[in-house]
Amino acid sequence: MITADIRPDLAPYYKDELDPKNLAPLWEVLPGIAKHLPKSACEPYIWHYADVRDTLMKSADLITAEEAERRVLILENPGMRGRFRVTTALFAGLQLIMPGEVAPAHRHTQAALRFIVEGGGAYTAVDGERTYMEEGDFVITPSWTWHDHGNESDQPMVWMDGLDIPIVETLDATFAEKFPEKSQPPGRPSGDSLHRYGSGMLPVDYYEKGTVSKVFNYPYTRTREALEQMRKAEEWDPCHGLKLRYVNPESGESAMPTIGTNMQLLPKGFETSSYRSSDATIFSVVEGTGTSQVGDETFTWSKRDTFVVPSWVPVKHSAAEDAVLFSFSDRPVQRMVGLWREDRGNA
Ligand code: GTQ
Ligand code: FE2
Repeated sequence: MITADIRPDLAPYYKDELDPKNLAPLWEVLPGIAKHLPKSACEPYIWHYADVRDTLMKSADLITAEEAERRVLILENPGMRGRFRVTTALFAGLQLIMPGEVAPAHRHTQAALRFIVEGGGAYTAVDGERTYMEEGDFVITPSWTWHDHGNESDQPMVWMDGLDIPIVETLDATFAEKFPEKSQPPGRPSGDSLHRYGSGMLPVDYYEKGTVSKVFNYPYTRTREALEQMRKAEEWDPCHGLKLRYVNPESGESAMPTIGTNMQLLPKGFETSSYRSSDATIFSVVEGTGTSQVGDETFTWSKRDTFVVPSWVPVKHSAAEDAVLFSFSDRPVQRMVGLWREDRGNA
């Protein structure tokens, strides 16, 4: 741009010389790289569960979980259609498993979280241990662990998948393989990891600080109880209400190395101060109703809705009833490399 303005006669000739050599002039693109503020294609958006549910259920008439390997509708950010991502760095989708179905075992370098949206009693097995999932549970499938899912209940089971697919793709570190059988043979008893590593204690000779939590199901009953007990202290954060982050009990770091996860309570009538941060965030409504102002948009939400707040776009929440919001983002990656920023109350 600069060259074209200053030397309009020379620029095209010079360009012709660069092209066959696979060279490009930085000065033409620098303003787009060193942007003053994060301005990505990622847009604020909300998926109302009421609009999505029927369409998701129809997918069960078209393909089985086994045929699909994973029967998932990708939540594609409208600013990045065709790029299978909900934010620039993360993937999200709604996965459906009908009663009796199995999603066959495989593993991959991308890490996944499951946030249970509807149903209960289906399991996911991670490296041989099954965990049975209920609404509001936060479940982890760490990178390169074998996993299969099965629904032994009599109702459809829907959860939101959150994966670091775009991050792993950027680093070109994608590997995947299928397990020789549909399901993994049983290993540890169901629920073992939660009790072994998630009771505020650790096995006596265990001093590892793994990058991912050994607890792979954080049940909603526990999370909800923590929030309910803590609300008695009446200590509300102006930007977040009462907000907890899920951690790896060995290290105190985020439960997953690439994805940060949180649960927050906003009591009826609470209005948060404006907040923005450099980690684009996906929210899933667990309980209650309310509205969120995200940049210029106002989203009215209720149970099971999903909405996106892009990087550095100011958000304000307002709870019409007691509300509980699950959220996740790439914050741990940004913090690890010293990039993360936030702005409390000024935007
Ligand atoms: O459940 O294993 O949404 O491998 C995308 C990729 C879910 C899964 C997704 C996956 C899975
Ligand atoms: Fe998977």
